Amino acid sequence: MRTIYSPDHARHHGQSELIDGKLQPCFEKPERAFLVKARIEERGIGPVEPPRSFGLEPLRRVHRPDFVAFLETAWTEWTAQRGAYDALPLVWPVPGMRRVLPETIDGKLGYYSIDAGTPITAGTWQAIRASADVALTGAALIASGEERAAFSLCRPPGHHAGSDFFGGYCYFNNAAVAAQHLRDAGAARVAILDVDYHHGNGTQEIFYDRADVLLVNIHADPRQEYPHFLGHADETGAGLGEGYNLNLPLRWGTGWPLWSEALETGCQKVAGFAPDALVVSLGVDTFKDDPISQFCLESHHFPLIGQRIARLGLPTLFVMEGGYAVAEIGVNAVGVLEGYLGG
Ligand code: FKS
Ligand code: ZN
Repeated sequence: MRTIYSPDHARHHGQSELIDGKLQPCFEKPERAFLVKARIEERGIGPVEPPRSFGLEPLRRVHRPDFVAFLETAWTEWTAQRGAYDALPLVWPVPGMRRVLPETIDGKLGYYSIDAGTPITAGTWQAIRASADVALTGAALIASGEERAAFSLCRPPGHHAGSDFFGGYCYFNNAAVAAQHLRDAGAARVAILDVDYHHGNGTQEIFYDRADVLLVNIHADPRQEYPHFLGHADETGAGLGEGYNLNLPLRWGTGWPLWSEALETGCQKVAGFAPDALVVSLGVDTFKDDPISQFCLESHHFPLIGQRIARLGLPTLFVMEGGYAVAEIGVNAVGVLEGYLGG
């Protein structure tokens, strides 16, 4: 299996995120992608190749143009108005307030974001463009039929980013951009299976009223876990999209028995949709030792996830999302790919 990877991800290395009222070192750090790439090479999964450049148009197919433009100039505006340190949002237009776009960068950061854990740094723009190109390059390989499966080693991740908001360490929604690219390249139906520990609220928001992209999410119950305000079981889609969104929230402490049951349910939903291609939002923060998560999967479970996905028999693009137990991130992420490949 080919892996698409860009070293430009390392240009995004935030100093800190706001946790427990304190600025703490970012969990989402360059080492994550370095270690997954190292494991790919160690296990001989296949060639590691750079992305092609797709420009901004494919991003605007799922993100609002003003949001794309905001991300492009945010760092410049921040340094001009504030200083040469990471930008973090701190005030949001919650219900009861008005969404009128502010002029100053502090207001814009809140307008276009959902939390204070997602810094904009000097290299963020270059890194998020590269990350989206990594997803698009993988999608193009599948769309052309050149490859039956591919791994887009994206960083920063994407599934919390919506049509006009960033957050949860995500800026552009790589999986959504890839799914839309598959559609635009001729796939009539695309399914997204999100196995990251956190609910992919951004992906859900983007495709919620559409019947051409099915989204299945297996994640920690939002009553307990980030992103807290989306991901409940009764969110099934809207309008034409009714029935094309399946959320499978699970309680803290969930281990393989219940998690794999949800995977089975999710895979059956995907199979019933009979898509032309599958995008897997691949997070491995379901691992028992993940520092910010509360599920209990063990390393030997990850290949089983890949095996079940392989049984769907679909052209499949794996897109890297979360996973913060850096010592095991390579073993766990590549474990899924090896299971898929029949290892
Ligand atoms: C914990 C605070 C949670 C944000 C967690 C973001 C998780 C990101 C992710 C992604 F795949 F996008 F990377 N802070 N007390 O793992 O879902
Ligand atoms: Zn996650």
